[in-house]
Amino acid sequence: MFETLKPQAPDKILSLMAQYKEDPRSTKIDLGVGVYKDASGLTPVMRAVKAAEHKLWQEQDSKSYTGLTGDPAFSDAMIKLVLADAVPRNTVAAAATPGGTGAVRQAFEMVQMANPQARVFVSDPTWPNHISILQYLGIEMVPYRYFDSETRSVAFDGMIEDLKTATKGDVVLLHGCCHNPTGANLTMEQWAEVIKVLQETGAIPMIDIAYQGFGDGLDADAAGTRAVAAAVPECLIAASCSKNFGIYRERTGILMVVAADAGAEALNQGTLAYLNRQNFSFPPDHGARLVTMILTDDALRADWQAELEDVRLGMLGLREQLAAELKRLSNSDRFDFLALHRGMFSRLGTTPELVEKLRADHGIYMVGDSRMNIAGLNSETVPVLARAIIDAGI
Ligand code: PLP
Ligand code: TYF
Repeated sequence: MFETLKPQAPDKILSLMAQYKEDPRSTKIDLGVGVYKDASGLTPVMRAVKAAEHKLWQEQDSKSYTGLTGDPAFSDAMIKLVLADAVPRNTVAAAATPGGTGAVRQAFEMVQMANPQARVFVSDPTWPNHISILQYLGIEMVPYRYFDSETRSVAFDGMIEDLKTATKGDVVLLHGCCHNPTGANLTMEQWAEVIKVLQETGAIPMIDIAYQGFGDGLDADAAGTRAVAAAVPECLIAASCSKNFGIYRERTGILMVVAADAGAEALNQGTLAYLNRQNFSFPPDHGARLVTMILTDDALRADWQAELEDVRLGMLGLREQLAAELKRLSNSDRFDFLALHRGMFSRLGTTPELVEKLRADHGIYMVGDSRMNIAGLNSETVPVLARAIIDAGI
């Protein structure tokens, strides 16, 4: 039977990871997959995570099942982290999911259950998994303009024009912060404009927030999400703990559904439990428990926030160093956008041919659309990358 299957195209980002591993050059630089790396190239276990794991090992006396939507304490802690007091707690349904990807998948399935005709508006470009999951589920996708390849900032007029074509029953997928793959983000004034369009069209926002704390800080990075949730009757939020807690492989994420009132919340909560049960029954608990312990313990939380802030400032410093080095070498300000982007990624805005040239000539690995993971750099490799970019004629 399985001979009827067609080979599936591999994930380009994950294939690049494998290609990098096989490259024998000692000078190679990995700017591919979106994983945080410190100056020595390691993806560390965060101090607070280690401490929570130690405590959990000492204190946990059962690994029996939790609930279909996970431990309610995890939902409480994450709703507070992402939404603060933007909406009343009793209007928010939530379910733990395997990573942010699991939350995205469940959100799309919930949309499809509620309205099989729903279209999902996605930024052009967006994280390739958004597109791949939508295609798999057979959900119609409508790209909206997002990135201006000249200025490397948000093509805001085009974005608004395109979002105005959404109608009631459609969903608008937005990145909460640190846009993947471009690094270009909305200002708060622009979020307010987007909210107006959502209110006018009646389309439902879905916010994917996978990098809270990597851009301008924990609260600043959630400000757009909070403003949207407070301003519309219904909203979906898929949050990932992979990056900001550094627990990628533990598969820790959450889907939140904000309803107009507490009555509607119960139906949403039941639907989330149903969807989890159909797909995997109970969600993974280990990472979610660590996150809950950290967020609800003053000392662990303070240490986590301090380390996260160091990570954030480290990436900002690399951005500034790279922009300054390129300014010097190019004698122009055309690379200033690198210091204005936020999060792990920046889209350099060059051709696949030149991306390939950087890989072949210099062992510099970035995704084919010229997305660079800034965390793959350190103060010694920044000048190497800058020189290679100029030599390639970018
Ligand atoms: N959404 C975006 C935009 C991402 O970049 C990622 C990647 O890490 C995720 C969601 C989900 O990641 P994970 O499933 O590892 O939590
Ligand atoms: O965009 C990235 O690099 C991260 C990690 O199928 C990732 O979000 C990449 C591909 C994938 C899942 C996660």
